[in-house]
Amino acid sequence: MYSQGLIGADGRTEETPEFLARFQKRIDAEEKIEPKDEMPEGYRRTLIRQIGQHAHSEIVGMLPEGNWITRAPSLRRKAALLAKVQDEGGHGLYLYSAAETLGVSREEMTEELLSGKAKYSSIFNYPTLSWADMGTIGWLVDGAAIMNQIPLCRCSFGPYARAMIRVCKEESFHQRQGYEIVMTLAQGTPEQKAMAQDSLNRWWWPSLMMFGPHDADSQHSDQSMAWKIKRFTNDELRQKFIDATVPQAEYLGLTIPDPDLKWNEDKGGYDHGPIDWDEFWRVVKGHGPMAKDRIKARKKAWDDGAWVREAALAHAEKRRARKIAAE
Ligand code: FAQ
Repeated sequence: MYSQGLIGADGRTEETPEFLARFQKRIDAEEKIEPKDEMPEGYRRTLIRQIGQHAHSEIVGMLPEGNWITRAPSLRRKAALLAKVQDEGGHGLYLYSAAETLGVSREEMTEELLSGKAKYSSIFNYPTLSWADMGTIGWLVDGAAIMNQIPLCRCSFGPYARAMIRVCKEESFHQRQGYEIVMTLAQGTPEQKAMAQDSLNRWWWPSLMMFGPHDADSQHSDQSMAWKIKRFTNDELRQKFIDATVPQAEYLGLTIPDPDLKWNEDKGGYDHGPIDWDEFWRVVKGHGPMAKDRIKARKKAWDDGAWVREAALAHAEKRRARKIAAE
């Protein structure tokens, strides 16, 4: 559905039908749109919303795993987890930079996150209760992130598409390190296997929810698909993820907590049981189990970092003044 309300909302761009058709022609020809190109205001705003929320997800996503760095069971596990969490910080920074090319500042995006206006992925509102959760997050959460992000490497907006290439390579390492943790536990003592199963039980459904609402309730999908920001719908990606993940669980000897899960020969994919959409919307609207803690942690980091931003600005100002004096 075309969201006419968004188009030309700033009054800066002349969004005549000819302009919109010209833009759509570039999209249909698979041309990349670059920051200084003319673009409909709705396109710019959709990207700021999605890239900004994606960046917030990466940064907030550091918290559930950061919780376990000091308790990793060996030096090797600690080094890998530390590197993974640092990668997530890096992903957030590329993404904030990609969004900034569209004319929004990092401060504005952060204020929107802290005020609750901008969302971050629902998955990061769940607690990490055991070491097995470090494995399950890598396996399922990074696995779902890759499924969603590989198509974003072909997103029509150049800076977002290019950022996604490196991000996906790193997510692939994350997914493998997670799967290897779960495999070690699944092949370990009965208690370790039970820990892995308990973790899968808690993370399976929230991982499916990461792909967003059912297509019928996805307000942005149609327009984002037309603009080739999204290449697949939420349900299509969710289905691909289920089909890829069920054999991995079978290999581990773990049970996916869905009694209705069964192979459907006709569609060539798995049928699954109902997703608890009430839970999804509760979490998306800020009532997830860890929501308050996550925002509190981000607010503290932002406030504690104020002096660094001020010092960097003061330094830049001094350099500018010295340069002017020397001219
Ligand atoms: N959580 O119309 P749609 C990661 C919102 S990165 C919260 O379908 P759209 C790496 C949506 O924003 C994970 N909110 O929206 C990692 C919209 O609200 P709005 C993040 C959600 O944009 C791994 C409303 O519902 N990945 O995991 C969610 O077309 C491990 C209606 O929905 C990305 O951000 C949700 N799950 O499709 C890090 C990928 N789903 O904005 C650390 C890029 C929907 O109007 C550890 N984003 N909403 O207020 C996307 O592909 C899309 O934005 C979707 C949603 C697919 C998430």
